[in-house]
Amino acid sequence: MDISLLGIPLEAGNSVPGTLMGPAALRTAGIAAMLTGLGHEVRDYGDVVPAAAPANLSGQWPTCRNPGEIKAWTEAIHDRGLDVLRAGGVPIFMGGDHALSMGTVAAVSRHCHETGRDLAVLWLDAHADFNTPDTTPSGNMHGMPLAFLTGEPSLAGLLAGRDLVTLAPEAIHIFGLRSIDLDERMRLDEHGIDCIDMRAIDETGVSNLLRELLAKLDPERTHLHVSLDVDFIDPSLAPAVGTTVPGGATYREAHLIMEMLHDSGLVGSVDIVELNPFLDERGKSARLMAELAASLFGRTVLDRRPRPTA
Ligand code: EXY
Ligand code: MN
Ligand code: MN
Ligand code: MN
Repeated sequence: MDISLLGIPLEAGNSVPGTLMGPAALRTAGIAAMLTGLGHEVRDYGDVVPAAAPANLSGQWPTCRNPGEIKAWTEAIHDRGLDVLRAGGVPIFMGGDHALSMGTVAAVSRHCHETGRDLAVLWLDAHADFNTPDTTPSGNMHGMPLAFLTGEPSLAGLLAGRDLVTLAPEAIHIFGLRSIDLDERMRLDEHGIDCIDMRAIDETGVSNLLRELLAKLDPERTHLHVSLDVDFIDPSLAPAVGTTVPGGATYREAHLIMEMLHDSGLVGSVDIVELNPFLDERGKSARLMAELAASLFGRTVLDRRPRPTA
């Protein structure tokens, strides 16, 4: 399979500096070599460089941190992401904080619209990232991407002139939730977003929950975008993230999800986000994220995919 790497060294969406080093850390962890070792053709498109930040937009988004930078990044990420998608292959968007998904998923949604595919999004995250400028407790726009992508009017101006193809709420599936703000929870209920929290995972098991989701997706028409936030995983395994929440996914739960996604054949694009090497322990989080990417693209002990009938 052709795999495209695109670095997105964004940290304006959060308040802990360091995610700008995320793409470099994933490259240093050997993500490309792991994937070529599995027989894939890997092309590294380098890093997104945003246009100069527009004039200060704090007047337009007074409760948000760095809105001008986020707008400039979102537009640049969307444009480069769409180029990479149109070139074919499966992109791995390497972040950078989760605000980057406003650009990447907007590009994927546009690409799906162009190619007649149905977009589904699996959001692996301790958080819902569904806040708006009115509900945010922090002003950090990495807590808002899903609100933007589902068409939150107060955020529409972040992607001027690109005509966002908004996501239907039923296209979104959040796994790993264990930290939601009160207003955010109300909004999630109002919009009917599919929320799988850690308690559901504890009680039911990731394989049953993921199998149930995958069974709903039409393999002929679905483009599944996976947005993997480092904080989905338990901080004891992946400390390199500014928004750690105890009680995350285990090493095997994370790999099992990737292995089942690989077997499904549905994954068309990936975000790996929130990696902050400044908070890492000798690169262990970066290496884990690269290994999870390898599991997503076929690094498994036994090949369980159905054999083609003779
Ligand atoms: N819900 C909190 C906020 O909006 O500030 C925390 C968001 C953390 C977002 C990280 C990317 O997942
Ligand atoms: Mn495509
Ligand atoms: Mn997130
Ligand atoms: Mn998170």
